[in-house]
Amino acid sequence: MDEMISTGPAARSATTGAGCDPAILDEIQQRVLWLATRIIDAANHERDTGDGVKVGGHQASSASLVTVMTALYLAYLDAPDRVSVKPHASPVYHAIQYLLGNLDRMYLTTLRAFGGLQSYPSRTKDPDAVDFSTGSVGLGAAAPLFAAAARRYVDAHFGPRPRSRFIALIGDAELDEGNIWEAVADPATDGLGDVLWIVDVNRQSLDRVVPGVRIAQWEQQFSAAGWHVVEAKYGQALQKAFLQPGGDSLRAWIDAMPNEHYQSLFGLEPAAVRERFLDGAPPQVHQFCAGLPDHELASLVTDLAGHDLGALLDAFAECDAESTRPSVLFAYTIKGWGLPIAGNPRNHSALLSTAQIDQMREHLGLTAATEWDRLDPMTPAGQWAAARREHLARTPRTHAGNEVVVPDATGLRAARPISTQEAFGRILVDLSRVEAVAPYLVTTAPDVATSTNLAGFINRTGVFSPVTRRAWSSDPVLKWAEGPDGQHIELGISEMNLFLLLGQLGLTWDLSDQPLLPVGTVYDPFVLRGLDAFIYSVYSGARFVVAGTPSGVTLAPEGGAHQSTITASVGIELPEVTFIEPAYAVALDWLLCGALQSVAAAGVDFSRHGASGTGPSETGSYYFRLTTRGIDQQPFQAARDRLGDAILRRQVLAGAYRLVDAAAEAADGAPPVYLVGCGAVLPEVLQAAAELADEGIAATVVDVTSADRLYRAWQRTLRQGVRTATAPSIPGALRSAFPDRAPVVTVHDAASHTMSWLGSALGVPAVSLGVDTFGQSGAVADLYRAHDLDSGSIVNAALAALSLR
Ligand SMILES: Cc1ncc(C[n+]2csc(CCOP(=O)(O)OP(=O)(O)O)c2C)c(N)n1
Ligand SMILES: [Mg+2]
Repeated sequence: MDEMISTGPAARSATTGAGCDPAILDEIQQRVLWLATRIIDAANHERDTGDGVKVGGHQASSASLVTVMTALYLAYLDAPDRVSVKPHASPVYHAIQYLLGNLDRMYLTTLRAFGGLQSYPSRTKDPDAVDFSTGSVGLGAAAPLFAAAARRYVDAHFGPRPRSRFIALIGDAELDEGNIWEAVADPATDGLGDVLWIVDVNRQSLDRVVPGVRIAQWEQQFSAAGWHVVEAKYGQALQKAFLQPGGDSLRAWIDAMPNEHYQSLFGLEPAAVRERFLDGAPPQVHQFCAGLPDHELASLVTDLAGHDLGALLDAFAECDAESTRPSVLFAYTIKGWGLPIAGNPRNHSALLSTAQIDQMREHLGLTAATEWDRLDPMTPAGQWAAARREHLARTPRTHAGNEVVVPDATGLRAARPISTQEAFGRILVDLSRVEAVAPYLVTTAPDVATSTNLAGFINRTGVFSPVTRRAWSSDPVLKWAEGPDGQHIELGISEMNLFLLLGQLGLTWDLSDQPLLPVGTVYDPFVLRGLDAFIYSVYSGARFVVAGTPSGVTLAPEGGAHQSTITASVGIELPEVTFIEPAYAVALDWLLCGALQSVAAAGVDFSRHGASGTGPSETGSYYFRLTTRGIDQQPFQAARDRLGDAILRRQVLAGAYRLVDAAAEAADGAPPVYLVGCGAVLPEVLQAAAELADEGIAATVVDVTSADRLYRAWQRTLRQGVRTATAPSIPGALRSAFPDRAPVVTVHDAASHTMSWLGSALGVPAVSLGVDTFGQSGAVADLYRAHDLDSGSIVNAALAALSLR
């Protein structure tokens, strides 16, 4: 009782572990365990959802982290620290926030209810402040590593922020996910001393006890990647036992024991534990254990440091003292610790019965009337929690993003044929000359910076490295100068890492009090390789621009493995992502500047509308799909001359405009057909319109710059109609591009269904041309012919559409 918990060399203020009575922390962790368990119990046993679908929740996975999280939140963390909580421990997180006074009592019975506590920690949906969303295992684990990389960048460019430690609480089976090792291996994450990963080593995954002993291999993998590896393995009782005569052999026996054997000790009666534990043991171990009564032996051999507050705080301090590389702490725990389901191999989704809950409540001295209470503020535990609440209170952000002012356009001129990828590179270079924009731009790419036209930007701004690095070769075309001023972050070939880094660069306005304008590039087909991380990042509320380039079968010579087809559909369908695919350079200029304006407003939007981005304008990220096909810019110039910049820009931003207006050109009124193109195929669409004109058929050519914005506008009016039971109207964006009723042909170097909804939206027959089979190598004309994207096919499609009238 009198013994104070030491926090090792980094003992800090009176509200850290150094000043806390271990009995108080233990009392608090018992309450955390109770609340976390009961939150799940109430969701499953007290709420009638009326649908018969199991509610679920993870009492065993939660219990596993109770001691670690109590040690963190009640004794170790400081206000600027940021923590990613493994998905299945969300009830522990909310229980702690409740005990700290940061969560209203009414939420405790809302786990997994609509509008209540989310099943897994969510930055955008939970009622209490969550630092990192988690759920898709592996991603939330790696996120703090990239957040620390983003902080290192922010500190280097804008001056140091108050130090944050970036901590991830990770399930042991989560280490099976490949993205973990991609993150650990990337040089962009080297040397991040403020990172601490705590692995919850309960030796169980969802289905089973993880076979063998994997930890030695994992530790070597971390060490090889330059990490500082620490273990919190044995509790104090075992540590003492090891020091006794024969203790060495006891230790060796436990260390060598496969997970399945060790795990089978749980749930047995003490006498049976002895028998099972000694099964196959050498004589020295039998001898050592002979003197111990059954119950003592049983509790000794399951005494793990992951449930020893003092041992954990010492281990945290050991990691804290290491400032030049990330630390990983393997904390040995018990899945279901303190619960009747402890260590049971099938406990992942197990729920305590009502009788077991009643017993637990009684054991803690709680009643039905007091079971949800906070710690009594008159007791030392209640006072400690109040002090910790104050200690962890965060100062409000100072930057709202108001200082980042992105112009409407860079004024890019494009006289000769140019591709959208080349124009993209030039626009970024131009923006890097704009004083109110340049400091905030940061680009990143997974080893495709030069082949996606970032070279011009890199030449101007340099490559980011925490220390200046000597350049061993000089290239007159590409200056690869690395140092702390650089504004391009180069990644190894990992699209997962690209989207995780973009996600964290896109959250620095929140996590590092500094808005940035992050821009990433990736070969378009490989957007899909990083898709789960892409989704993770936008679900987390991140704001960034990504360019998928080159794309489609327009990347003709590269063949089927490099030609993207379904990415446009993905872009349209992803929530919180605006998908944009312009054909012309000036349109791209307007659209990219508009996207960056929206990204710059992240902090402002957040203060106004909250993290879920319910504001009136777009609040997410931007996905540009670009190509390397140079196309003649004259048709766009003609539309500009016809409409004027103000009207054209508005329409381009809204998603579509008439590139060729047959009604304006033909004397006899309404055009009989609309040819709707998106991206690189516009020259073929224009050619088809000319061929149709030769046959006396007037075709209006509509250039769709964002099928996503058009689709959303249509869906908005439909939903409005559905919700109010009124006839939906045609949205403005569609009306201005399609003023008349006429059949449509859609043409897209992407899956044909991306624009096939236009027929329904306009109430006219539609024929959709697109790429619905894998491509192969060839010239652009070969591929367009093979996929019916050539002008002859478009003409035939127009005739087919007309015949469907
Ligand atoms: C990407 C992904 N795949 C599968 C799952 C389903 N799943 C949830 S938890 C889990 C096992 C996790 O085991 P571990 O990380 O050891 O966590 P524990 O519950 O033991 O703490 C699995 C397979 C998931 N959430 N995410
Ligand atoms: Mg596990």
